[in-house]
Amino acid sequence: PQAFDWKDPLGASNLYTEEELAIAETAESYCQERMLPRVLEAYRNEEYDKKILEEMGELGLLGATIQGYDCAGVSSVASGLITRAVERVDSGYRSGMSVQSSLAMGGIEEFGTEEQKEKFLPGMARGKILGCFGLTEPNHGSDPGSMESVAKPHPTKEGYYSLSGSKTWITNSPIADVLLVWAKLQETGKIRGFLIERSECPPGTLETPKLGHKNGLRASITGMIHMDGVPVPKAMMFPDVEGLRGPFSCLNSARYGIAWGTIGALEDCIARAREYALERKQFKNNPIAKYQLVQKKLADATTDAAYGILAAYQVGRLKDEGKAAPEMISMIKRQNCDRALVNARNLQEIFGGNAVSDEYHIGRHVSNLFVTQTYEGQSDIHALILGRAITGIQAFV
Ligand code: TGC
Ligand code: FAD
Repeated sequence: PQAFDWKDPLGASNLYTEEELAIAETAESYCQERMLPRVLEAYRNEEYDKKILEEMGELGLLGATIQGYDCAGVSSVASGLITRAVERVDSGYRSGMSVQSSLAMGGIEEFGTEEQKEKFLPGMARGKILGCFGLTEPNHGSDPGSMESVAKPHPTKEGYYSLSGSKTWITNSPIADVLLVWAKLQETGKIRGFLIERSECPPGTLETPKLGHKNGLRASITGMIHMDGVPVPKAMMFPDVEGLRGPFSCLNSARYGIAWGTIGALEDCIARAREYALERKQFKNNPIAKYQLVQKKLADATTDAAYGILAAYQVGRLKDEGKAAPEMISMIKRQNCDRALVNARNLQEIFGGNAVSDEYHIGRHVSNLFVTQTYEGQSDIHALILGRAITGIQAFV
């Protein structure tokens, strides 16, 4: 029989293709060699180095599942492996990538016109054009259907809409060149997607202030979007998609990525906690790894990580076959975020007082994982999505 490998307890690597393994290796090497050395300073100073997106672009890691438009066209499992490698370093770095790849590029690819795709996707794939995704508003988070942002016919510019309203907690908004914003078309009251180009906005119409002093996800940049009569050409609206189906379709891919990513963060916690437990000695010079309570924490975390990867893998394969229901994605997003957070928090205890020092990395993962459990649908919201699918009764309202 194959020997047990605590890094891959259920042998998931046997399921990947040669190409997927090669992509995972490229991503892992880049993340460990180039990203990891920057993360502590970035987290301390709340500074997001946008060059990271350019570097990822050079390696073909952005919008990786998209066919054409200078994108790599890889499988959903390969994109999951990339996400896992990035989040093994930091959820904030994965966040910056998810927004660029799954939410902004994914939205343009799925719903954009040919002109919009040609204009934005190749530059976004290289990390030269940065995107963001504005759905959440100050008064409407879990319930984006009640949004107040509105698109009216522009009062003076023929062929333009005028967008007004505010979005908040928007990853990458302060640095985005193209902002995918969801707003209600005044004529119909239906939600539509608009591509705002920052360079085309007259002064005073678009502001994207940074939200600072975060206590999680500090290595990513988050901001607001204030729109006060932003002129947007009608050709920059997604032509055919109306209602929440638009933003939620983009979210299906991003939530799927988070399911892989959070397990990457948990795996980093496991590796660090195991190493620490083997080195740290207490009581009669025993490594604390000798104690049963410490071993149980490692066994629980390793089990949840292994189950989480297999579930994400299964949904990834179904996604490529067109057989993944959104509720499956809710299930893995919720479960993997919740289990990553609970286990990371338990593993933190293994470090004793040293857990408080950022040099040990565990506290950073714990703070980040709270955010992953909250954005893209808070875990209880995903429980209600599942509850509705199980019972046929919705419990949101
Ligand atoms: P509901 O009645 O459920 O649906 C309205 C319409 O949308 C369709 N739909 C979906 N389509 C595709 N995929 C999905 N997953 C879909 N879910 C729903 C649905 O078929 C319907 O279509 P139609 O044509 O009949 O109109 O809508 P509701 O208003 O009752 O929704 C309730 C609820 C709770 C499910 C939903 O609002 C929800 O998921 N809330 C959570 C909000 C959320 O996830 N926000 C994410 C913001 S973006 C973000 O956080 C990015 S962070 C990125 C990073 O930094 O990594
Ligand atoms: P609320 O909706 O106010 O929810 C608060 C609590 O109430 C939650 O626990 C929720 O589960 C619970 N609750 C709400 N309604 C119900 C109900 N019916 N039944 C039971 N419980 C309920 N958004 C974007 O659009 N784009 C981004 O790029 C983006 N990036 C983000 C980055 C960061 C760092 C953060 C923190 C958030 C980001 N978000 C983004 C916003 C995120 O998606 C929202 O914070 C999230 O959807 C929750 O909305 P809320 O914060 O308004 O919480």
